[in-house]
Amino acid sequence: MDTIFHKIIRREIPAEIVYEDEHLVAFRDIGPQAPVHVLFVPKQTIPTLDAAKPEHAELIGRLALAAAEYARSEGFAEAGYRVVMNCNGHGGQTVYQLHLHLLAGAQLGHFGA
Ligand code: DGP
Repeated sequence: MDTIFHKIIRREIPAEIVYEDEHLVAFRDIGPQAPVHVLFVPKQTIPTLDAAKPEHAELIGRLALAAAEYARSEGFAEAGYRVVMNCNGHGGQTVYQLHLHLLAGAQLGHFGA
């Protein structure tokens, strides 16, 4: 399983990477839906949240904590932000490597269908 995000992780295509550690990489979304829109992506292949196993719990937790730390370090944690994981078709997932969206920098509306 290879996706555009794997290519970004391997530096085969460019992205504006804002954070990286041994477990994950974070880069700006190419089509931002908010003034700040960063994707947190595990280096280990996990296609969807639906495919995640109990052994991935720590890694998925790391994505959330890395997003929270980024929000604090960039100074928008207190104002607030949103994290989202889209899963499969009805969830609007388009890239099949699990990722967490961090959206911030403006008042976000409530959402639904
Ligand atoms: P999702 O719909 O949840 O699968 O989100 C995929 C996101 O990935 C979408 O918001 C657009 C973003 N994206 C797609 N291709 C690229 C790319 O080549 N570079 C970057 N930086 N983001 C991309």
